[in-house]
Amino acid sequence: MSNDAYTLASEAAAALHRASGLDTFDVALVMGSGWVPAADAIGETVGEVPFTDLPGFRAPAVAGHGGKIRVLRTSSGRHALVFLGRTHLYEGLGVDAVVHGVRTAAAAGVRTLVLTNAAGGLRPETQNVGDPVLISDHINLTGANPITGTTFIDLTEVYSRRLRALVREIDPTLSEGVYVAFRGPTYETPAEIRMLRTLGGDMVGMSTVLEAIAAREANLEVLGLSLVTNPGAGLSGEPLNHEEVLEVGRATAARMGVLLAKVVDRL
Ligand code: 8IG
Repeated sequence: MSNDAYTLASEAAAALHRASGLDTFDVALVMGSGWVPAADAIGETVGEVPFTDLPGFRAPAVAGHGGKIRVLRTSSGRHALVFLGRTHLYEGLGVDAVVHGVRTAAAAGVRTLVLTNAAGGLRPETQNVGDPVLISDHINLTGANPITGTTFIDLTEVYSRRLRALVREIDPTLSEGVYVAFRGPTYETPAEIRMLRTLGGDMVGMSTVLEAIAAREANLEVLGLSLVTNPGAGLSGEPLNHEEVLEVGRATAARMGVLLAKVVDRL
């Protein structure tokens, strides 16, 4: 999937058009772990396509990461592609696999992309577990990049200022933060968490940044939302585990669903 990654995405987009009977879609949302239960609130399901039915997609490796694309119709009549699950760099399938959903959404006609994730919080002084945070910017420490060659993409405003302002109109209590991504799959050491705080990070996770870069290459307008599900390693005295991520997601699904539904209807 290297030179032909964009062709493969076009083929997946064509398959989505055939499966849904729709010519285009208004928005795509990638539901990270913790966000999948919120998908139901966004609109009425008009179709579902398992990843395994589409060229270039793999079934996700992680519990709670779903494994299909749902086509939704919102109350205002917009059509959304909802990715229930994503491929992560730590799965070892390569960077093209990680951004295949974003390239497919772009090829399918989407102009706006909502990237959600669950993340560790680097600012427990001001963040609560279960809070969504608007991603204002990112620091890519994955060592990877989805773009190869002399395509020098401007990343001055990866996460749209306009969309962030729109979300803050809907929920003025939301704060903004810088999302740092590592490859994973290990969580950080306490020393790495101290480093990330010094570097200016506010959340840490293992996703989103490569997808956001691929989206900017395709000229999509990007909104990023992190659900803080744990304080970073060493900040709370507790070890980290994936089950607490899913638990926080279940507990906050209603709030996240209402927020996303309002956002999608106002894009
Ligand atoms: I949820 O503390 C979740 N994902 N790297 N660190 C990293 N990823 C995460 C974390 C975390 N919490």
